[in-house]
Amino acid sequence: MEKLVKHSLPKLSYEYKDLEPYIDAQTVELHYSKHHQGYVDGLNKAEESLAKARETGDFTSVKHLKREIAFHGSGHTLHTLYWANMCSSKNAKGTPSGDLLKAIESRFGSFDVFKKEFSAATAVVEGSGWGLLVYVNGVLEILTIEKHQNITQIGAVPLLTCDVWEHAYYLKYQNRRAEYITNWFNVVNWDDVEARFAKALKN
Ligand code: MN3
Repeated sequence: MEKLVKHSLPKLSYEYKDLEPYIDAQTVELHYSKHHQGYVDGLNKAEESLAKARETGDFTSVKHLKREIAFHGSGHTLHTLYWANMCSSKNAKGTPSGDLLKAIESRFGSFDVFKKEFSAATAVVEGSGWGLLVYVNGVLEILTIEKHQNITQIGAVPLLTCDVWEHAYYLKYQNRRAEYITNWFNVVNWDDVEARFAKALKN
């Protein structure tokens, strides 16, 4: 049988409480240890079932399993990016710098306009989803994802994502998603986003 590499939760570079006062410790703990863990478990389970199907040659459940892989795999990838995109509120520098700042200014006019467009687009995602800054076809673009099992733009390199599923903010913000997004910007780890952008430029 195929040797499977088990997926696991990424290590956080901060404590649950370090995102306060913008994102509360209880939300981060539940989000990371329950919701993200659920995607990791679902992905591992789906990969086991697919390995079994390859072994037995029985692909009668392949449609279901590919959907499971897409749902849990995208959830795992996006959450991993979301955690890495944040840092403790004490260490957050507030704005990007260097090549990323230049690229943002040339694409959006200014960092403020970028922030406005990102926040506006993310606030109106229908139901559960994500706001995303990506690098694609030589430019920065803001995308939104309503169902993360559906790919929105092939080839886009994700740089920054904001989780707007209710579990990401409901305990502290209830229905005030826009306020959560505004405050989330206070814990963005711009060093991480800049490093991802530098890597995307090279490839
Ligand atoms: Mn989430």
